[in-house]
Amino acid sequence: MKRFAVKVALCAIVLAFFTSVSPIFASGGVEVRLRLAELHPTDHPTARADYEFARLVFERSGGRIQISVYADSVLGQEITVLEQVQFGAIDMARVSLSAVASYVPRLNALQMPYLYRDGEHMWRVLKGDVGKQLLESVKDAGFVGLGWFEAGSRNFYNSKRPIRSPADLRGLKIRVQESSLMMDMIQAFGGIPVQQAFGEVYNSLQMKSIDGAENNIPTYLTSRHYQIAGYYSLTGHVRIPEIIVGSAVGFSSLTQAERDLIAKAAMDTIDYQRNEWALYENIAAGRVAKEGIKVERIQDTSIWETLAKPLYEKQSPEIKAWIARIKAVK
Ligand code: BDP
Repeated sequence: MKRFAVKVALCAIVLAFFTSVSPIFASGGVEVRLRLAELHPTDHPTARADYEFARLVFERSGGRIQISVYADSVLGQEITVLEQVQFGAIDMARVSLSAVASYVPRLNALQMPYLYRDGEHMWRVLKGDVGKQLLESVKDAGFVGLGWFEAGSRNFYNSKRPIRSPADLRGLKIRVQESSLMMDMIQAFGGIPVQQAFGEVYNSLQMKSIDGAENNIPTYLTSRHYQIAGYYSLTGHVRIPEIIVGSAVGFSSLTQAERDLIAKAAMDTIDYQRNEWALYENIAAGRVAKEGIKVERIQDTSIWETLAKPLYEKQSPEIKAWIARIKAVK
């Protein structure tokens, strides 16, 4: 009997918790409920920024618009999530620009290897005219471009050997995002590209159907890929911004004022996310080092840059024109 009473009390506490803090159970003033898909776990800086974005929207709409963040890929992998965003089954997604570029190829201009002089250059591009125009252009594929997030630079990691030069990459099977540009890039560097959804990478590394992958340090840590692929090299071959997109179909039922509020909140979350990112990048580097991962520093990336040059020549005239504008940003 006593045990039963304890169980009842526990259920009451759990119910009280969910009804008080979980957005799904909130009631009253909420008129618009939107779902946002996120690949990363809740403690990743990018996921934390999604929650901040949702908080801003909730607060600024006086509790009328509620965004529920579905972190940790519970709504699916990025390419399938984007398909659902296109037909309105999911309202919003925070994804890698690489995923959206498979629908809007001109976005490839923003993810060319060794394109930006540094992170600040990328942000001047994203916050300037080029970034604004390219963000808006995702409407061609049924998306509403809402904002950009930081994703650092991507580096190679693998389970076989330290990568110091492209010769070390030769013959290694490297997972890439579902992007033809990324396939071409790995080939240009001498590796064997394997396209795969992010969620498959851990198992593939474990089963040895791939030797490695490439990603920023925070994701290398939170995905636990470091547990299997312990050689990490700071090649910094590409900076791929993150993007938040809404569904054009889904957003058509919102008023213009609601759409504006959401878009402004996304833009206003950028600095928060960049700050979280910078803090976490340091924490992640420390944690990875503590786990015994030897991070290779690469002083001179010029051989890598030379190998990437033909990829620029291969681009369409439109993409070449965007690249020229990006490079011209001071
Ligand atoms: C991470 C991005 C995530 C990508 C993932 C990947 O944040 O959106 O899907 O890389 O490599 O850095 O697929």
